[in-house]
Amino acid sequence: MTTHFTFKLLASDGKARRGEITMPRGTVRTPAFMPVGTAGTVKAMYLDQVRDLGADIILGNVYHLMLRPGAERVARLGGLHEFARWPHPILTDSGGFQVMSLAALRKLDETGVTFKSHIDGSQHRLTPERSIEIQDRLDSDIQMQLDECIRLPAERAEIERAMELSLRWAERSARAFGDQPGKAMFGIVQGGDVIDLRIRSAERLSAMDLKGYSIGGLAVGEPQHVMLKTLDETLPVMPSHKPRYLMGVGTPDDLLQSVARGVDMFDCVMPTRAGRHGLAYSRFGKINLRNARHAEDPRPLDEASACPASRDYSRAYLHHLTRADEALGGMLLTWNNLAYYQWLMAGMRDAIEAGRFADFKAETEAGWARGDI
Ligand code: PRF
Repeated sequence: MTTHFTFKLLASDGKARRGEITMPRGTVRTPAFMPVGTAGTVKAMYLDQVRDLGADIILGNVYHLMLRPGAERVARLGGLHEFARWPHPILTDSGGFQVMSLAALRKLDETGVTFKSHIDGSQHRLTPERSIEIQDRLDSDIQMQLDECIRLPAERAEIERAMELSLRWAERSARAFGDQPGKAMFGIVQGGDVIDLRIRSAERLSAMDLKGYSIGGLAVGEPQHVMLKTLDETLPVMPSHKPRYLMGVGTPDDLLQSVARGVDMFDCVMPTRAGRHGLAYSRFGKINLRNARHAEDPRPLDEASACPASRDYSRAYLHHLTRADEALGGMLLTWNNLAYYQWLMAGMRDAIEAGRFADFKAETEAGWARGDI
């Protein structure tokens, strides 16, 4: 049983990396997709199912859990792993991004951010120190610094202000986190779509010698080619011997393109949220089960899949459940989507090890292009 947080690069193929993050609660095989468990639950899934699909780590949110049921309550109940019955690693996001996207009435200053809960309007405050304290109470294995994320498009001056503030908050977060050998606190590179700001952010964070680095502030309104160009320019400035986590990304294509550029970790609500809205991701691309053309289609989503949701239920039945707004529809499609995402990640990991990532990427893209016949 290891006592330290470590990252090992096992193989690389072009810029794509295959690695392993080891910590006391388990090992995360990278490139990794982390299902989003916002409020201590991966929506519409049993965590046993999530585990069986091959997820090594899930994500939790400071913002949601501090509002309900409260970090101190979770701590009294033994921490988030015990509370949710997920004994494996958990990564938590620091709250800043969710405050910006969900809370009403936000007021940000040098020390932190004050906001009103989207649940009951009550007032709360997050500072870099309080965010780390909450992540400690939750007993999170990989914690995030508090940062400020700017939606794109935006003015350079605004992007620069938020990036510089995020750097100062990284210092404070690191100090608050202290020395916890079995855990990690990641810094978050900001800087929008402005390359010199991205480089400054990455260089200054690298100098802090943190255990891992996230890339925030992307997939926030810019086209995919802008995100990919930003990754092209930013990743080479980030330490190669530390894990690199692209926050809140993305579609299966985003994952493929980003792994090709050297990203190791991802999280996104896309597979879970899309599932609850009647959308299935598959080897044949995206399938909208609400569409009438599925009404009498006896075929499963993917007969070759190992996931029962993908293999054993007809598209006609999934169409019916979705149209009738039945809970099982969202459950089956979420299951299918997370199965597909984990299958894609496993495929990328195997391909990198075998030195055939470019072939795997081309085959996967060809499958999406061929479509669902
Ligand atoms: N910062 C944090 N969490 C995030 C983001 C960010 O910029 C994003 C942006 N894609 C998603 N989640 N802390």
